[in-house]
Amino acid sequence: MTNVTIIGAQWGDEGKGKVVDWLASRADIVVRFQGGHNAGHTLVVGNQTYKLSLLPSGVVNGKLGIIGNGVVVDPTALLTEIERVSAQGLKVTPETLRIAENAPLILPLHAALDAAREAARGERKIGTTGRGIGPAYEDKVARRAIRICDLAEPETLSAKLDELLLHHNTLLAGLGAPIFKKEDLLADLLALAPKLLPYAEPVWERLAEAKAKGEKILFEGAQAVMLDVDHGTYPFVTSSNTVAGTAASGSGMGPDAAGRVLGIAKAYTTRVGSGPFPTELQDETGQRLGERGHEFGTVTGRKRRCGWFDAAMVRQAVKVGGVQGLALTKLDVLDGFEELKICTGYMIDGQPYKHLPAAMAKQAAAEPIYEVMEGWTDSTQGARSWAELPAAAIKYVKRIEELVEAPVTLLSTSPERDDTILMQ
Ligand code: 2SA
Ligand code: MG
Repeated sequence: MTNVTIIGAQWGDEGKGKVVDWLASRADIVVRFQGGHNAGHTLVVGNQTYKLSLLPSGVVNGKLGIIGNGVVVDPTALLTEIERVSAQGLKVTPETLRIAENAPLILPLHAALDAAREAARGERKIGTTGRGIGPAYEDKVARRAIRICDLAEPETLSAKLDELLLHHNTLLAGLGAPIFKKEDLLADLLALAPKLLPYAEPVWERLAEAKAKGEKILFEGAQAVMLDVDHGTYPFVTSSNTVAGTAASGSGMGPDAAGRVLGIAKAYTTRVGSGPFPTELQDETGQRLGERGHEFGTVTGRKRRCGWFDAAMVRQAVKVGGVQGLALTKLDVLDGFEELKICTGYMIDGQPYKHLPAAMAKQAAAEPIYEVMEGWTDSTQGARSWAELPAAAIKYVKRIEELVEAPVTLLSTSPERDDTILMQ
């Protein structure tokens, strides 16, 4: 039994939640290690639909959930989410959820700065989720973040708020946004402290014990490799590292912790927010993909941009993300298309490329080079074995494997937990 790490291999919303839920039944612990409540994981179990943002998807299976130090935690969002899923019958208590005591907090001033900056950027906005993720990570790296453990020390909290407000109020005022008062923030945080502190602990210790006992850990990535702050389509990225290696640093374990790395990719491509998207389809075909795939953001409800599968990009994500096997989701959305295109590389300023280069103008200029594949008319929806798939669908999956240089180990044919085909 090895640990498993799940990461997105495109720009997010690949269906990581479903795959984590599917694998969670075989794990003892499910760990979130980066991102925050910008993530949106939809799980469909029987006639219940759960929408999770900050909580590890394992809570649906009654597994121990851990929010690691690499996550930025909005305390109000967390408590609201706990209330919401509890109303749906899930049990989330300090026995079933543990949070790293050194996890940095997202405060209302982070969301305010996120929004003010996006407004100031105008046309050049990143298209963030507006949750304050970027500003919270900036504070962590700048060594002024308030962490969960600070809630137990009112004097530390007070001194840290002074430093934080000096910085943020200057920025907010400069952007013409309302500033924050220390007394209000302090009072709010002190009121949240008794609700939050029961969840806090050195989770690295619990994870080390789990490792010693041979327990199986499932690491649940959020966002995706192409949104990684180093390897993604910078600056149109999120503010954390989303690659598999972050499972270790974002939870307090060594580099061997990640175990087997499964990348999740949709059978086509979507993206929310701004930034380059070479295979984007701004025509009827794109519209059709969006409608068939119900492509709207889980957190913000934003319409997702849609396009053909980009094998050059997924190959890149496989390499930099450390992906050993791919789970391909939403194959059924492609049912009924006469032909399908797969991007195998790009033409940029008259030059062919096998990868998406790092420079902004080059990324923006990338034109996809396509290979055309035959579509299928039969339905793949709900297929639970290889034998139930039309020959053209098998060919499509096999071609993707070749191009991205990773085996497809799992195929998902509907949002339902059991509509999953294990390939090997
Ligand atoms: P941020 O808020 O600073 O992390 O935004 C920076 C970029 O990262 C993208 N991003 C995402 N892309 C896809 N899905 C995400 N989660 C939600 C979902 C998104 C939603 O699962 O549907 O509901 O809109 C997610 N989170 C961040 C974001 O679009 C920016 O491009
Ligand atoms: Mg999502």
